[in-house]
Amino acid sequence: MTAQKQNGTGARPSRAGGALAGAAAALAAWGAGEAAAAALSVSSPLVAVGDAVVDLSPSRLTEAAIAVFGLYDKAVLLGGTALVLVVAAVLLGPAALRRPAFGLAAVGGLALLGAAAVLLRRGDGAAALLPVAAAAAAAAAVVAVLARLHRGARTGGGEQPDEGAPAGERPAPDRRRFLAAGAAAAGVGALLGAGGLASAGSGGAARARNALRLPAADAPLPPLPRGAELGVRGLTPFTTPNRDFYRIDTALTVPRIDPAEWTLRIDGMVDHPVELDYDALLRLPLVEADTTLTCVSNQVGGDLAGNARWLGVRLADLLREAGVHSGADQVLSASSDGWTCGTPTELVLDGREALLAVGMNGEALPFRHGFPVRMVTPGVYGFTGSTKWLTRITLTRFADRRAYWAERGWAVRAPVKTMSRIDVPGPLDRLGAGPATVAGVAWAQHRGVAAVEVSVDGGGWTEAGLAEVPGIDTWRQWRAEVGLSPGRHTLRVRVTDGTGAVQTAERADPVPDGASGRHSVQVIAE
Ligand SMILES: Nc1nc2c(c(=O)[nH]1)N[C@H]1C(S)=C(S)[C@@H](COP(=O)(O)O)O[C@H]1N2
Ligand SMILES: [Mo]
Repeated sequence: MTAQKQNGTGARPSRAGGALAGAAAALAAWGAGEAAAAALSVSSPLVAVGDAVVDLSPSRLTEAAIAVFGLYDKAVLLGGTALVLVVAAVLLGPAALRRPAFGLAAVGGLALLGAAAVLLRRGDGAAALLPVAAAAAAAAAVVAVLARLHRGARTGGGEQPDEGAPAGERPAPDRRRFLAAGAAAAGVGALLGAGGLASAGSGGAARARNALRLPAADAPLPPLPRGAELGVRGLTPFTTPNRDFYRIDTALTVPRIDPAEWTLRIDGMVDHPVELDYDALLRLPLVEADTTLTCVSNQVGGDLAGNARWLGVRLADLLREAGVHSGADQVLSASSDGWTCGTPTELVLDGREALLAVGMNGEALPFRHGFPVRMVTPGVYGFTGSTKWLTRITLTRFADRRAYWAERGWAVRAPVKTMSRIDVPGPLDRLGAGPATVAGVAWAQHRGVAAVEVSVDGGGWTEAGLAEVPGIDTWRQWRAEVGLSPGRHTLRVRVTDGTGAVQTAERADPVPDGASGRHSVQVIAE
């Protein structure tokens, strides 16, 4: 209060003006950063900072965030990062208006943080520093201009101090210019940012993907057996449509790689390093494979699994061409954004259809699922065999290099655990007492599903009927008929895999190598 009285120009208007200046500078910086990032096809400073937050967070925290926010964790993180930036700018604004040097120093400090985040991220190289520079330049210009106009507004108007002007009186011309300039900076920033986001989404990679016609497989599979679908309402379809396929990755924004710019390098413990581009890859023999992918984070009864017919090149063919040294027990694959994955070499070479996939269910891979090229390795959880946006494969030893999740406490070797799930009926469904259909899917990739059984209230096991499957690498639909007396019942399922091993009842959490236990569903018969 005393401060306001002493200073005729008033702390209050200065604070409001400062907040405006801060917000305008933040918007201008965001817009310039997004626009520059879109023009250079690199990630924006905001995304780089969000990525750095993920990378630097303890993995327990990121896992908790994924558990709480589910698939929206990326939106939450980017929104949160933007919010922190705006709040910081609004709080710093008043001081920046009073002392422009302080404002410029604050912009410089934030720019350094942004640059550090970009460098930490590795993915796009030094070009991603340019959007940070553009953002900083925009913010600095806005701060400098607004500080100048603000001083003019306070002193230039002379006889008319900001505070105490009678209501309805027109603001001094300099004050109006200050407001107009602030609004203009914010508006231009918003437009640039929106334009940048939109054009990043519709750039060359999207056009290239739309124009792409994948060749047919040299060794096409027969159509799926008719009996793959049991036709039970509510049962998970055998083939997961691409738009419904679960998505799990650490990428804050989906990489959009133009296939014309894609290359794959195979190096490390090999006789001849291999480098090939997309056209060269498509000229190699193409095969199809029906493979069910499962995420290690899937809970018992969870839905982080999906099945597709993949089109691609056998990784084993390429490894043989490269000549793998004995002792190279790990195929360490990396994505364009620096994520890594370690797959046992012996699994890739043991005859299973470990693919460098380019197609998924009859179309080019969707961007979200790894366009233009991803790995698909049957029998292991995704984090140890299905690198999306694949750009590099290094033959190495497990003893020498650790992949992304192995470094964070997850298993190094992670075969998919034998698992079954009840889809029908749903939890707490009310059914008519009497005969009831129970149905679901079961999987034991690369061992196959041999039998599924259902029990009611811990009684004896009833054998389920099994759908047909094209091979041992997919899940399998099953269906059983049970009798239910009136009342509440617990339905439980277990599967026997192709080696004769029965799914364990022992419960385990997803960390470190996948959940186990038997899925059960409670229903009410009446
Ligand atoms: N580049 C990259 N590839 C990745 C991941 C990732 O974080 N980055 N996650 C893996 C994990 S944990 C799983 S389960 C599968 C999921 O593949 P999908 O999103 O196509 O279902 O992708 C794998 N490939
Ligand atoms: Mo996963």
